[in-house]
Amino acid sequence: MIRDWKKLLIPYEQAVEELKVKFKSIRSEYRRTGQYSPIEFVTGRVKEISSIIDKAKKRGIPLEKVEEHIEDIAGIRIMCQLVDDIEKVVDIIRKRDGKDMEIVEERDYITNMKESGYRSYHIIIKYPVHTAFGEKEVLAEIQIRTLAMNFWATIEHSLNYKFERNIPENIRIRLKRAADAAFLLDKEMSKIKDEIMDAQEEFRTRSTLIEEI
Ligand code: 0O2
Repeated sequence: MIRDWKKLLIPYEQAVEELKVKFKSIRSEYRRTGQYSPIEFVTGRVKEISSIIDKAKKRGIPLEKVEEHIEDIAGIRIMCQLVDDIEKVVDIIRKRDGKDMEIVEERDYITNMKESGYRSYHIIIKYPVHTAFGEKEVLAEIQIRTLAMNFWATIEHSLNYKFERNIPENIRIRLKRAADAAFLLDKEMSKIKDEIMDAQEEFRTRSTLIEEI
């Protein structure tokens, strides 16, 4: 059984690797042309077999149907400095709809923050991979968020893991306060965004000049 799961994950591993390269290339292109990049950094992972099984059990999904119903077996995370950058990244992805990927669904947890305090923009895509055994279309979830949203989500995720999804009330309240603080931080950074963008472009131009000398 373990071996079958490993085989099932091969195209997902390939999808994650390819998508990471594609989004990282966009970031480098912006930087190499001296422009501010809406993408700060990109990560990706394939969901652990045990997490896939847990999620399937929790939702009553038969194990032979996980590929159809679990959309985040392949997961890509794109971190942005500013909230406005998220829309720019979403537009970049929308422009590729019907080209190298197909958008299945968008979930805006930024306008509609989750009760936990979670904020992020999710896009579910269908992505074709060409493996040694032929072409296969897999589902992947792209999460787009600011550095502050990511900081909060990472901490909350590890606390959920620690408390097996039953975070004590007092910690939950503090997490909610931390989510409000992260929201304020994003808001303040957005207010000085022109200065941030100018400073970073100037810094990169200077670094390039120094490299050329
Ligand atoms: P992991 O370990 O990150 O893979 P749901 O049932 O609400 O959790 P659903 O319907 O599968 O989620 O889709 P959704 O809402 O797009 O959420 C999928 C992923 O978003 C989650 O995957 C998390 O990565 C992230 N996420 C959603 N809600 C929260 C939250 O409240 N806190 C944090 N930290 N992350 C969240 P998994 O499978 O839950 O976990």
